[in-house]
Amino acid sequence: MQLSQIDSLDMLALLGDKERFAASVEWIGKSLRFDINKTVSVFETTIRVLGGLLSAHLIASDYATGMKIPSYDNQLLNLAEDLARRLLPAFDTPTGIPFGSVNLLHGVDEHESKITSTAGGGTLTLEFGVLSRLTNDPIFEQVTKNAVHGLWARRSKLNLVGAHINVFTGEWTQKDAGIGTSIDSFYEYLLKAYVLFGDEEYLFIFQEAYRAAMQYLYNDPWYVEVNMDSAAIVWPLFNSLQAFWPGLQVLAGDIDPAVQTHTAFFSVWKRYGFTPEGFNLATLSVQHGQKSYPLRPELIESTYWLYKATRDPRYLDAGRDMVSSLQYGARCPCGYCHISDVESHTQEDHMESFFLAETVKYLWLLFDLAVGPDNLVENGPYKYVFSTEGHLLPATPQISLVREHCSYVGAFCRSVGYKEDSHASEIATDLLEANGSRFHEGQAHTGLPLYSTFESTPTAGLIKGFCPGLSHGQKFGISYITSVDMAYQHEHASDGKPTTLQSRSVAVVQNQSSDDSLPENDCDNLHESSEEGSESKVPLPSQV
Ligand code: DMJ
Repeated sequence: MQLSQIDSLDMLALLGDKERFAASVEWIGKSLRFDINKTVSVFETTIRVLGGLLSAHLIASDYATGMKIPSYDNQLLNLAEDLARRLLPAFDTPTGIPFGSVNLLHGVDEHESKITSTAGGGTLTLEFGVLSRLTNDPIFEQVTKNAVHGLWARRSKLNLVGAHINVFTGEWTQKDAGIGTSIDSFYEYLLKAYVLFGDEEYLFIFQEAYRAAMQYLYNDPWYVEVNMDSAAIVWPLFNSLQAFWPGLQVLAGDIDPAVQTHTAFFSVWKRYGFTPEGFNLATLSVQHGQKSYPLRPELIESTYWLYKATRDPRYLDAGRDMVSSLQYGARCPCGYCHISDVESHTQEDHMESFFLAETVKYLWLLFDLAVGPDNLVENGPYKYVFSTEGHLLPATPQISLVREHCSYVGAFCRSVGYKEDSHASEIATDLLEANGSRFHEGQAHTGLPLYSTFESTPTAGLIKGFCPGLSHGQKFGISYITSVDMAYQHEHASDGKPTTLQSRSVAVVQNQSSDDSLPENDCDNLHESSEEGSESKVPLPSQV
């Protein structure tokens, strides 16, 4: 139960439920301990527990959120730091890519598997980066960025990554490239790490990775899995984790394919009332052995993003259909149940913590947006980036100031006078060259955004909607216009000269606006993933 509570703290805050938010934060601060002899998934523990603690800390400690807890004294931040230090031994590998699991008390188990997934190794940068910036200890940011380097350095000639890799030898043990299972959030965190931290190296990697995905994996409107070296199709399957992709495309400003793909994915939902884990695109039927719907958020997440981008009421209709499915098909006595078979709608007594952290959150945000947004995300004091678990990570000055990046060794920084470590420099240079883009010399003294120094060649500018050199305010001020042919003139802040940032569907505009008792619960026996342990120890997740 404590896992769901941690994972849903920022949802309570988003709802404006001060009382439950404060009671939960206080209870977790008093009772949660990580000195337990338990081996946990580095990825799941990071995105659910670390992310949950950090987002709640950032809300509870800040008057500007309207949810500050007077008695709060950094308890959740201290817990987050303690947890992250217990995860650090996992990163001690020759490739920098972390082991998939680590024991919270003893470090990596002697017989721990050396095989991990790309998503598992490459989806840690946001939470660890935020922690570095809050604690002023760069280690967390360094190890997770190093892990991304470790993965990306082993990409194929086609700029594709496989699904599983040996963290000691760096050999791919599963060479199927795709945007879903085992890889999905690797792509997501490349773009979001750039958006949140302003670190352009992530953007360059994302550009390359995204372009390759659209070239080799996109079979309009579906996505397939291919061999990472030859691009030969291996799995003509829609898998439910792929459904986050249109949402990511909205963030990247690539709306048109997002709309097409969402329509296709939603047609699967409409056919069954839920999306099965796998849907075979050759037979147009549910993939054998992949019949379940474990209350996943991905399609709902994309629906929210597309509504936000287009305000097309069809996305509200889609949201209504999804609510109906959940209410009529998944509602059960103590919450919501997994659907073990989307064809028979059989329920299974299980509710993952991401149901409250993400599924419910994105639905709520969708409808709140429709009635005139008055919530922390749409109308709060900061722009927020959603973690892959739906946690709210604010672009506060402490977290996002580009100037601060330069104090982190290993971060890509073009500031004169700052010596990057040579490895990071080489990679950054490679990426710049590979990207076909270059920076004018002599412009990069401050580490601050460089407004007119980015020169694009035809291969650059992949991400429609924003480009390197824009300030954070501008990035978060991305505005979407529904007319597909509209060009948008943007008056540049620094020199007053008009700059046309043109896209068929997206335009960037500048900064638009800038006690120990648990709450009563009759359902304490609700099944949750990996939930075991004493009441004062957090039940930690294994890989989903
Ligand atoms: C969540 O834990 C996260 O969204 C993760 O990135 C993928 N799996 C689940 C939701 O399906």
